[in-house]
Amino acid sequence: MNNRRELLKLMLATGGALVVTGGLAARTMRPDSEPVAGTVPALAGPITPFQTAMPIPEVLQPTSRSGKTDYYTLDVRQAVTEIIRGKDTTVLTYGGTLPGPVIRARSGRTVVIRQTNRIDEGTSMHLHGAVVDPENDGGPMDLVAPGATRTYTYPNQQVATTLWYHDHAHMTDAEHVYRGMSGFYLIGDANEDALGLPSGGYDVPVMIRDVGLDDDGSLYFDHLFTSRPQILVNGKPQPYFRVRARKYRLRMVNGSNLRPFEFKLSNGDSFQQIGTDRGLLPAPVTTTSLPLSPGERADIVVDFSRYASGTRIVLENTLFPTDTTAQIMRFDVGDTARDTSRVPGKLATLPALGTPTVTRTFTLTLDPATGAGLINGRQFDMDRVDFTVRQGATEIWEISNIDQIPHNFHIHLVDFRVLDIDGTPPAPGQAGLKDIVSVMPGQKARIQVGFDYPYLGRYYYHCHLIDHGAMGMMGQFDIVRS
Ligand SMILES: [Cu+2]
Repeated sequence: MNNRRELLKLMLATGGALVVTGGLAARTMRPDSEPVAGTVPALAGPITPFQTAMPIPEVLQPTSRSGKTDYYTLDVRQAVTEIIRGKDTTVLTYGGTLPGPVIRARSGRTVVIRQTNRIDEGTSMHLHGAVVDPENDGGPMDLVAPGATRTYTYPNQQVATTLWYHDHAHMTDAEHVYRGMSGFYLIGDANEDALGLPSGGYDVPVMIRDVGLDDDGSLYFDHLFTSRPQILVNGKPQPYFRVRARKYRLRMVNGSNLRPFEFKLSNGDSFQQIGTDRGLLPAPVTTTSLPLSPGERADIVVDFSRYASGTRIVLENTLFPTDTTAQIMRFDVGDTARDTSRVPGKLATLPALGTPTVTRTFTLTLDPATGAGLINGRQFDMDRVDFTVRQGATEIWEISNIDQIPHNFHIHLVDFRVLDIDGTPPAPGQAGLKDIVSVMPGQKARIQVGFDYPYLGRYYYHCHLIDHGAMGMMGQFDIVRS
């Protein structure tokens, strides 16, 4: 996006057109706040930033382990948390916390999660970025009924990476994720261990998302981008994070349904990006700016040893420099700490690109009149398989956003490489293994996708602005034996 102010204007201008009428939105709306195009509901006043410490999500402990497998229990349930001080906020969670607990997996060790759905709607947990068979992928039609229990099995046959799990129940995932159903899933491996990156308490998951809170502390939900003016980091509003004067690895996910970010440090200093959606970059990228669209992950290292004790640095969002989402969180630098970590000049070797034999095109648009999300003019239909892909094939997918609002594009199972955006090669931080590509208004992204996986069957692709997926901006394909 060349002109950020234009983007903001367009998003605000079209926000009112994105209302979905019917059961999903109306059911959760207070009777006095029916959405009217262009209006913002009565939300809580601005929250004073930097009043609350940033929590670090707990690591979930296995209930048992065997030779090659770790077993966990992680139920879906309603919980009460405190976002605005002194007020209760009811949320939907995995395991009772906002966000859910962190699962730390190892490449090559299987994780089995036993899950009971303790809310009164069907759910489907998708492990975003997992190389997994369709039965365990948590697709939109694969619902766990209220009260039912199932297991998800993840073989973790993939390199070290930052994944996240979230609900994917068709039509209701937008609301479920908005109300809290997501968490981190980190895969480690021997290559990563050998690099000596910041680890332990200095390897910190950071989930950043927007939210709309009513003045009584309850979550306000509709499909309007403009109804989510507050920022939560690991479940707390614009927190501070007390850091030692040393290096930290921050695993960032944009957990918002609709809001893209572009982060910078308030002092303008650089940091290093070491990873993207599906693993480490070939080499660290020194940068002062980090774009992150919904669902994307970025692994960064910030060296706070450059700063004197008492220094305060705000993580800012330059896409919306004048509103309540301009300040994300604050790093409060304390005393130095012993730091033997390092960021080597070589991090990982990316697999070679295959030779593409098929090109497909995808045009993303949201019908402002009906609220229907369309890919190539069609809304998601569970009874229609959009195309088949040969196992082992390499394909080029061209994705065009013909709207005046942002979209992005996620494919289940696979990682891919961004070839270019409007003919321009991706920035170095976007040139690694990806599973989401951001496609800003009017842009066309070209990606190269290899389908060299051991699994056959049905997978999904969709806009990861989750409300758009819920409105139908999604499709399905079958991987078939070649
Ligand atoms: Cu979209």
